[in-house]
Amino acid sequence: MTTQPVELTVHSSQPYNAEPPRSALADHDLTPLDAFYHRNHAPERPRIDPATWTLRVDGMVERPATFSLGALRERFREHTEVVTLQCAGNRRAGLMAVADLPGETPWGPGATGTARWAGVRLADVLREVGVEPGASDVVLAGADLPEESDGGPYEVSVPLEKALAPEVLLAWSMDDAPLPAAHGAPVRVVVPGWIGARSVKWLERVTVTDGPSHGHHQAVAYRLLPADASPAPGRGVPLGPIAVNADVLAPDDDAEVAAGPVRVSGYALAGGERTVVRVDVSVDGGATWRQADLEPQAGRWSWRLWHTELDLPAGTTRVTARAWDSAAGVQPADPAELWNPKGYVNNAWAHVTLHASARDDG
Ligand SMILES: Nc1nc2c(c(=O)[nH]1)N[C@H]1C(S)=C(S)[C@@H](COP(=O)(O)O)O[C@H]1N2
Ligand SMILES: [Mo]
Repeated sequence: MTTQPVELTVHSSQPYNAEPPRSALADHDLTPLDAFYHRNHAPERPRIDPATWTLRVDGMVERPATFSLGALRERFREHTEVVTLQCAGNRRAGLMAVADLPGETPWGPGATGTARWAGVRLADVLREVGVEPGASDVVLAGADLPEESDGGPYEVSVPLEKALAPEVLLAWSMDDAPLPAAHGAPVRVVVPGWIGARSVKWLERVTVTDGPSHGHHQAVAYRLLPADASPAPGRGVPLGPIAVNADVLAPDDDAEVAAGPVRVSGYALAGGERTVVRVDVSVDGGATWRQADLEPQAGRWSWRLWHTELDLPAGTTRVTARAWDSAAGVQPADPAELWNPKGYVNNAWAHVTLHASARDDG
């Protein structure tokens, strides 16, 4: 069997924003590397020499420190987590169908992917430098300079409590190989369960503070606004834990299939500390539902793959899926209820339309 190279849909080349077709994500615990989405804010990726790269750790700490890559490897134990990253803009196209979102990337279903990440725990690094009392947040800054930002590098923050959680990594490895430059080498942050924007690539500075980052991507972007508000610093709520979401990954939307038994598969992702407890599939627009079979998770922080077999009559069928999480959260039916001015968190019911042709028994 030969594997076809994956053709990404390139939404923009500078900054490079690209996603795989849904079929390339289907039925893989770990997303093939060439099918992993790219989400960037700066027109150019920074060029970093790992031999001279350093990480500065400062702010409200007892012993500010600078670590080389070698020092990080020597001083701290390596940990591995299988983690699904998902952009807050994933599935934005579904919100754009409700009302236009000028200037925003029209992501389809592919701004998400799962990898095995290895590196050191951010918590171990923070313990080594000693967090001072009164600290509440950890600011994470990358080396890239996004045009739209307020002058500084790509900078966001996470609450200290999450930064100290054992699953948060400073990762130098992706799928058992050195982290690719495009995904943040030499070291990126991986914040499991939280929107992709907090997983800072090309990390160069970690600053412990007593408040969230004032950077554009924390203070203005990646915040949830009421439908009638416009983005401004501090307005709306910062997005953190991912909202429960799911999608159908195979067959593809608008696929031609043979009538009769058809295997339908996809993923579900709970986000935060929650887990996926159920995935429902409907062929009658949500009037009735059957439960999909859930597959074992590759890791505590990875998506849950699911599948079911539908008996499709000849003609067109719209397949709908929705997931439930361990806090009894469920995906809403209608993207119109979710529409927001930056187009984040479309977790409305997922649909694909399948065209089944009658079996030719001759
Ligand atoms: N330094 C830096 N880190 C970043 C970004 C960026 O533009 N610059 N984009 C963020 C966003 S919005 C997402 S969704 C993920 C995407 O990671 P990937 O390109 O490896 O898929 O990286 C995050 N980390
Ligand atoms: Mo993102």
